[in-house]
Amino acid sequence: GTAAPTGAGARRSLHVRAAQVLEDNWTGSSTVPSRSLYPHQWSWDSAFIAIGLRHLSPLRAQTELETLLAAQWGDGRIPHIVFNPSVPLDAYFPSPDFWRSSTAGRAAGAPRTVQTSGIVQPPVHALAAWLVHLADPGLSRARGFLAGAYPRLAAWHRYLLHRRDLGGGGLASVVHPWEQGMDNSPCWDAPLARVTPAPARSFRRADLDHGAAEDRPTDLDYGRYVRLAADYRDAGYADRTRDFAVEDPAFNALLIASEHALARIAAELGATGTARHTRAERLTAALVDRLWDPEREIFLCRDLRGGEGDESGKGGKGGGRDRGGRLIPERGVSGLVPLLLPELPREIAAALVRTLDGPHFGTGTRLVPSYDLLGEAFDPHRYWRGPAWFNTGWLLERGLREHGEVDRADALAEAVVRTADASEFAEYVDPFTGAACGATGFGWTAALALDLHH
Ligand code: 9WN
Repeated sequence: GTAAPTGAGARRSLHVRAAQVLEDNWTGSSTVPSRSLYPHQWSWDSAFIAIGLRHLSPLRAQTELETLLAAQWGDGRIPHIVFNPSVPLDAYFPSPDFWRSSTAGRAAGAPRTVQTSGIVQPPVHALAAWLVHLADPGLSRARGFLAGAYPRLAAWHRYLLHRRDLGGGGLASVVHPWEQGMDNSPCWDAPLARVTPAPARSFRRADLDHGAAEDRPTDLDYGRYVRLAADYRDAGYADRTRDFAVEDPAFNALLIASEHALARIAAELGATGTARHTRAERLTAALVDRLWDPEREIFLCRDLRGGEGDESGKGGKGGGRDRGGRLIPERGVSGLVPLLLPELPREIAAALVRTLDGPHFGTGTRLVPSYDLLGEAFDPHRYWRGPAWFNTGWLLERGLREHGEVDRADALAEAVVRTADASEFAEYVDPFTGAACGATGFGWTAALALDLHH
C-alpha cells in the first residue's frame, strides 16, 4: 500500500487527532466513551481514558477519576455508569429509571444526588490513579489527588474482595456480563443460557439507533441482560445468592494489578504497602489455582452455578469442579490478560505468549481478537465475539513488556497505534483487516493510542 507518513509529522498528527477525540468527548468533568452510543460516564472507560488524558492534561485526568469516585456507593462499589442528568432518558438503555439507584440501591448506600447503574465494571482504577499521579507528581501532591482517592479505592477493593467473593476461593465474581465488560463474549453463553429472557416488548434498545444490529449483541442477549439486571435491582443490589456468578480472569487480573498499584499509592502517602503486595501475590496464586487451564494454555472463566446436573459440567479434565462450579471451556481474550501480572509463574507467562502467537489468537491477525479464531462462535464483526478491541491490546502490550517480550510488545504497540488512527479511533475492529466496527471517535481507543504513542 501507500507509505504511511513517518517521523515527527505523523507522530504529531496522531497526537492531535487523538486529543481532538478526547476534547470532543469531554463534558467538563468527565469523558463519554462515545457521543452517540454511550453519552454518560462509564467506569472502566474512564480509567483507560484517564491513562491517555494524563499526557494532555494531568488535571483533567485527575478530575475524570475524581468524578467517578464521587459516585461511589456506601458499600464501596463503583457503579458502571454515572448518568449525565442533561442527557435525555431515551438516549441510552438502560437509563436511570431502570436502575433506580437512589431508591432501589438505598440499603447498599447508593448516592442520593447522582443517578448511577447498580452493577460494577473491572477495577482498573487504582492502576489508572497511580499512572495519572506519575504523569505530574507535583500537581498530584498539591491537589491531594492520591490522598483523596486512596480511601475510596481501598473501599472499592474491599467490596470486591469481601462482598463479591461468592465462590469462597478468594477471587471476585461478576453477577452480570456487563460487569466484566465483554458483554456478549461466548464465554458467557453457557451461564446466560440458564437465564429466562425478559420479553422483547418490555424494553427498547437505544443502541440500535446508532450501531449496526449485526455488530451488536442480539435481542435474545438483551432480554437476558435485562432480566439479570432487573432481578439484581429488585433484590436491592444485594450480592448474596445471585443465580449468575462467574469468576473471570481479566476482572481478577485487573484487581490484582490495581492492588499492586494501591500498595504503591500507600507508600507514596507514607504508609506501608507490604500487606497489599502480599495480598496481590496470594490472589495471583488463587487465580492460577482456580482458573488456569494447563492443557489449553489459557485462563478460563469459572461458572460458579454451573455443572449441577449439567452434562457440560464435565468440560475440561475434571472441569475443576472440586473448587466449586465448573470451568467454561471457551477461549476468550480475557484469559490472556493475566499476562499483566508481574509474579505470574514463568512457565505460565511463556504458555500465554505461545497462545497469543498461535492459531487461536495469532494466525493472520493484525490485532488480538476478543475470541478464539477457531471457536465455533467466532464472528469477526460482532462485538466481543471476535473483533479486536484496543483496551485489551493495551493490557497485553503491558503484559508482554512486563515479561521481557520487548519485540512482541513493540510490534503490538505499533499495530494498536496505527489501527486506532486508521480506523478513526473505532470502538472495535475486524481483527484481520483492521476495518472499523461500532462507534468511531471512541474514548479509550484515542486515549490508549495516545499512551502507547508516547
Ligand atoms: C454496557 C462503554 C461500554 C464498555 C463495555 C462495552 C459496552 C455497554 C453497552 O460499552 O457496554 O455497559 O451498552 O453495550 O461492552 O466494555 O465499557 O464503552
